[in-house]
Amino acid sequence: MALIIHAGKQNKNVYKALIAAEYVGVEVKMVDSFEMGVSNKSPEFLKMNPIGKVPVLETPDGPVFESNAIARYVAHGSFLFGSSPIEYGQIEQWIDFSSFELDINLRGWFIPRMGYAPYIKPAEEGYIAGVKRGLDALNTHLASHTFLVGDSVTLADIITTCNLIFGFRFLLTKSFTSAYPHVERYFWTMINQPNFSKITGEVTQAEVTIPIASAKKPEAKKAEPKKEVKKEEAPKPIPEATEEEEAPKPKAKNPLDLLPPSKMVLDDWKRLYSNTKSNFREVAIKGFWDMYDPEGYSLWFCDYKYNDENMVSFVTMNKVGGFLQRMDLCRKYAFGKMLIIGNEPPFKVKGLWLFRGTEIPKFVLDECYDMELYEWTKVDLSDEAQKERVSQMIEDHEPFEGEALLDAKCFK
Ligand SMILES: N[C@@H](CCC(=O)N[C@@H](CS)C(=O)NCC(=O)O)C(=O)O
Repeated sequence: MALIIHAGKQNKNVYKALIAAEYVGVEVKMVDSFEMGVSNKSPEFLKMNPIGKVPVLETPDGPVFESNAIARYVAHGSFLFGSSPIEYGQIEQWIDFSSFELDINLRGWFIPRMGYAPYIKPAEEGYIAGVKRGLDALNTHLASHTFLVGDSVTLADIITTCNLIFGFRFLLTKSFTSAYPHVERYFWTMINQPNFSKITGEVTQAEVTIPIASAKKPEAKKAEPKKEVKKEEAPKPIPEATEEEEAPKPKAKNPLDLLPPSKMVLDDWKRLYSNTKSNFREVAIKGFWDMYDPEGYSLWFCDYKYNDENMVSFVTMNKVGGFLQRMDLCRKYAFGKMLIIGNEPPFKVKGLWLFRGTEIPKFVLDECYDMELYEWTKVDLSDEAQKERVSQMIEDHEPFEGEALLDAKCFK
């Protein structure tokens, strides 16, 4: 019997186990039909979880409820628990941290706004302060760590990211999260890992904090006690739908597809770049300038704005790697080179990008948050020095501007 999750699929608590399953190669299925408020109140369900909440995992040996416990069961005995007792301890530490410092405060902020609990402003302020305190601590840790524990994804990253997904989707706007740049970098890097994005689909950050839709003020005590005494109402269950995310919408045609045709075919250039193994300057660079079409494309230099933060080589490389992953959305329309420069920290990050169209595409600026971490300058083609700089960036010329290259990454 396969492992079966009882819940709707679009719920960050379900993502935890499904993402862990992708990493460890365990098969986990969703129950065929699940109706929130009905299925989870049935006698069979209550036998599996007496509190009637989702998710529940059905296993050949019995049920497991509580989403963290389900994810732990799926990941049992795997590398997702680290490779030493201290790593194991720290993984559990961050799982608890993300549950008790982040998730509790995020839910406390969210639930009254949805009208599932009375809205009390000072209480909300307390939850927001709790979220800020948690994010601040996380940000400090992530300033010098790519992952929460060790050098690869663990269950701590999976559970923390799922809790953050909920926050980013509904509460944490860009102006809120920009105070925590390392958390932002970490979050977007994680959700762009194929094992995450396969489960979560596209994640977009809230443009506004979810409004107080049907907030109820706490009822003032009534002076006249004459009313019929009503049976105390059971607390309203919080439907799973509150955390349910919208199904991916069909995409509109990209405006770049509507531009007049160009003599430069991006795939031809990418092929030439990849296939040129020798005489790079004479073959690939010359070929590039021969085919370059300034009416259909534009070239841009980018300079990382916070180079003094780049103190750890692998963190810097991972940061740039994450940027390139997030640029996946414009693979059809762009080519890029990113250089990590210097022998010693702080490392400089500089790049060159070729975009379809004469401006940086708007959807890239809107959707890839890394764009604002760089200073962008359009290449002036009438300046031979700038053209030479373009050529050197494409060919990973070393030394580059007098310095050694730590790494050079290509987006193609
Ligand atoms: N701590 C639990 C929380 C589960 C939970 O709150 N589930 C909600 C949906 S997101 C639910 O089942 N609500 C229905 C109810 O309260 O009756 C976990 O992580 O699994």
